[in-house]
Amino acid sequence: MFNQSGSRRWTHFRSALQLAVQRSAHKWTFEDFAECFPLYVEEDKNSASATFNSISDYIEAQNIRDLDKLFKEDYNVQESIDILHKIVQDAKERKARGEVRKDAWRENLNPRTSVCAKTIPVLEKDVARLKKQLEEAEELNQELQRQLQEVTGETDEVNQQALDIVRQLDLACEEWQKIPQEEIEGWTVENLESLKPPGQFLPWHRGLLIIYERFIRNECHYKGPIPYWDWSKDADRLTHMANSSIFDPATGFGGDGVAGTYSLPENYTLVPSRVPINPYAWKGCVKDGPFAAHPIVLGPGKLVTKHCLVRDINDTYKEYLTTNAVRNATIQPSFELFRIELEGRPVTPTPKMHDAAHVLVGGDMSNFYSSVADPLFILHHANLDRIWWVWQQIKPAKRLYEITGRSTVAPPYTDVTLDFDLDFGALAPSLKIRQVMNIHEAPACYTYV
Ligand SMILES: [Cu+2]
Repeated sequence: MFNQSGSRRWTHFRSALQLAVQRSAHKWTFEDFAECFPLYVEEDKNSASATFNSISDYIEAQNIRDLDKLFKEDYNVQESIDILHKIVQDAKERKARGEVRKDAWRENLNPRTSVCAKTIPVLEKDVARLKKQLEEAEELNQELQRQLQEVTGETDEVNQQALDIVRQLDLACEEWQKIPQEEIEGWTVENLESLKPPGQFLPWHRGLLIIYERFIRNECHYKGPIPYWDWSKDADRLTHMANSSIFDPATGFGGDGVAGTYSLPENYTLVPSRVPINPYAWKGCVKDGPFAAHPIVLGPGKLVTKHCLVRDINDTYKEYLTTNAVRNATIQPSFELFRIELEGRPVTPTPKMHDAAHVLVGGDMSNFYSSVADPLFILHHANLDRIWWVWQQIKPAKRLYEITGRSTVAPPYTDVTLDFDLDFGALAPSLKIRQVMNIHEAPACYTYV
């Protein structure tokens, strides 16, 4: 039968229920049974009596099971009755003590009033809490809207600045076209022939960037920053580097060379070249983008032959340009190890970042003498310069003025020092290595973002 424990109110309820079950089970009497099965009762009265008792017991047990399920599982009657009992008892006790409250027991208490007295304060408290939450959410919403407007405003501003830079780049390109190519490229040969890669490689190119920036600002009225090409972003995610946005004809620096539009001059093998010319790296002229009509006088090798800007974008050395490759350089503990890891051939037997990007673009960019004629030269060397700066900034106290390396490839050589002169020929007065070590100071005065 039902749970024996519980309140007095529940015990009363359970007793009444038991009685009801018994009554309903025994309402069907033996006489009723005999009326239904007269022959059976007449032939074997004892067995019939036992059968009747079994059926009666079954009906009673089944009723109890059904009620048990109904009260316990469906309505949890015992708990409700026990709670009710407690409430009533509490109220009676309070009344006996003379306490009169809203929910005090009254003989004629209306259940609806009692429930309201209990639940309304709880609900009101909840309403207040939810209202407060709503107010806070509204406040947060307003703050976010304000921030959104601010960010939108900043984005517009940045977009406007980007547009200004693009416009200035266009103007600079126009002016650049006006400078006699012979002047630029003649100077290039003169300087490159005297350039000694070890030791001064990074400082010399930093000096070149400083001079280039000065030129493009003073001569071409360019007001933007010098951009760099972070090729590791492309090398990490692209199967083919030719798909990089830097080669976009509208927003970049023009695409690949078009096969069949350029032929190497017959005598290109006769003139000695500091870096051997790979005939397969001269696919064709760049036919789109801002440099499609960009005439070049130098190259292949140091031959003077007026030709188009030649490229042959390929993925041969892509692996040397990944973030991992950059990390392999920036984790080096000394400038000597760092510069070797960065420069590549002929300092190392395998390509590294420097020569890998030159070879990747191919054509003039892969030609020792005319590589500077491809505008990507500046973006590539600016990126190498940035990586050097990143390495310097890891331990600035030690690395800001750390310089090593021989002054020339072959003897007689000296070790470069901070007082070593970087020679820029007729282009600009020489600079001491010390002057370019800290990009935050004159004459550099720039930073990388
Ligand atoms: Cu280079």
